[in-house]
Amino acid sequence: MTDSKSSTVGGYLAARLAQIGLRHYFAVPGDYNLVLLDELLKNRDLEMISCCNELNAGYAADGYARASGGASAVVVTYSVGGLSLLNAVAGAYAEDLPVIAISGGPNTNSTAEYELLHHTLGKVDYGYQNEIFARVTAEAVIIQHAREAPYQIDHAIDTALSTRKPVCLEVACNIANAPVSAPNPKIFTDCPTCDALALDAAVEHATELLNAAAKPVLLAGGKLRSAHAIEAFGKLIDTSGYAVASMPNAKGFLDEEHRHYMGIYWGPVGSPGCGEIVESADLCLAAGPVFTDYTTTGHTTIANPEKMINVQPHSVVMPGETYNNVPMARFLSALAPKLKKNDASLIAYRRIAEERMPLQPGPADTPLSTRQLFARVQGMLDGKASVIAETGDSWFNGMQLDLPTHARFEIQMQYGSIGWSVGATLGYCIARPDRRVIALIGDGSFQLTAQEVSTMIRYGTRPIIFLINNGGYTIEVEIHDGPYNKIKNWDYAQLLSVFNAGDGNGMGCRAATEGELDAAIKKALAHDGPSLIEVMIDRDDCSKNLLRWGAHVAKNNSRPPRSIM
Ligand code: DPX
Ligand code: MG
Repeated sequence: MTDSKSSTVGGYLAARLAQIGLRHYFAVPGDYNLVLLDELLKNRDLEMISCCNELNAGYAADGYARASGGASAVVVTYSVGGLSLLNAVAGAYAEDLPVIAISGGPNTNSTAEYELLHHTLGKVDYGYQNEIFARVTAEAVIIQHAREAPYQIDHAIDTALSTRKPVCLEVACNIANAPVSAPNPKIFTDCPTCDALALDAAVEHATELLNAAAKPVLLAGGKLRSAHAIEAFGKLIDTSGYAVASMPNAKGFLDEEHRHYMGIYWGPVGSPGCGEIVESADLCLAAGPVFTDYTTTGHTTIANPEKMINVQPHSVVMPGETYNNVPMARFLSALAPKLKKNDASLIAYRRIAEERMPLQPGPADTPLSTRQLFARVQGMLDGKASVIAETGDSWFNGMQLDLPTHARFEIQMQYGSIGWSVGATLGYCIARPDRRVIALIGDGSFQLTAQEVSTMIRYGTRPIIFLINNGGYTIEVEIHDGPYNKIKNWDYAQLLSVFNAGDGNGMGCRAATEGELDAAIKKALAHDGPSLIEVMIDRDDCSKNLLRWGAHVAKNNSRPPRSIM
């Protein structure tokens, strides 16, 4: 029995999810979570989105969190569901997304009664899923007693929001409908704590360094968004007058039409002129940079800590000094009004900036090339477009797109798990039906998670998927080729009728020439449902940036072991 003052464990969880702004959660049922799902379904502010499998549901939650800027939730059954979900949660950890992973769990009596259970490892040891999740979340808890549940739920949600990392809640199957008090008023905040003294000192120090610099520049890094500092960084761009570049995993965070924007700082595959300006600057303020082998093209970019103010979500590192407990957004906002205007780096950039000539389309029967494909994608972009670029050559082609103001771009560059984009596209569309999602997905990646297109059909989403059929793992072909890089061809365009199964509204078509592509895009833009355009591309046709980047990353990967003798 519940009244307005009481709830159940599942009801309490649902109320808190709705309170922090969720309108949907992604789910796959199983007997350990059925009662929990019944309780969640009673909450009219939340809608369940049923997915084909748990990995995809996790990727959908990843895409939902990206689109909404907040948290997301995914609900699975114990072990068989949870461990299938694991890879997506690890990805969300790497990418700083507060995904709330919720799993059913064994009956609370099973351990004491020494019962062997289905879906488990066949041992009376049921803590393993939680232990495994503890490695890829900021907090993993098992809820086994109703009295503890409100505290455990609130604490885990607080942790997810404040750390911008996933958490995992495992709810024992026999307490999901156990009574608890209804949620009391509570403020969930994602504002990090701030040391006012450290903040003042860091701002003063940075002001001194930047105002004394001759040619300072700004660099946006991948953690800028999770630190909620995009707006504060934008103000800094305006007030400082400095030229600004984005790292590749921060593409889409800044307005690319802003007159201070230079492009992508990515070593030899970055935007022309950008690397030269960033690396010749005497001081670089980098907000949230993550210097990995991928973001630095095999560590070819030179991040000189002696010439850098490295602003991380909770600290600021300057040459010889570190200030802790300084939230990025607070630091940038306090710094902006103190800087003297200095456009030296921008003037230097304008001197060397190259005009890019738009590619002219060929005759209608010209076989398609990636360059012509991406020239068409460029033409489709407006302020309502959100591009989702899967790992593969789509990274390099996607990175070259010029985003109009308000267009957005998503990439899973820290984790790079192929197949991510199919689930992420679903989640993104569910969170933001107002946006036109354009997904760029290679054939190899698509084969991992393809069935979630059926969920896109089921829930009436309207993405346009460019399925790039180049017959294999081209990025790997260019790094190190072998028979393992060929994949079985599929009739990708026909998959849509398989998934429609008579009552769906998906549209699939194939384009092998420029004329066919133009016709397919026209059809997709007018279509009220998911569209998949299978684009036929030669196995060796890839962007020159992929070739260059692949060579550097392969060199970095293949360093021989250092002798231990
Ligand atoms: C692998 C990658 O077809 O794109 O443009 O043809 O390369 P391209 P495809 O989607 O192929 C992707 C393929 C096999 N990476 O080239 S990037 C290794 C890999 C990974 N994630 C997972 N398994 C293997 N990144 C889950
Ligand atoms: Mg491919």
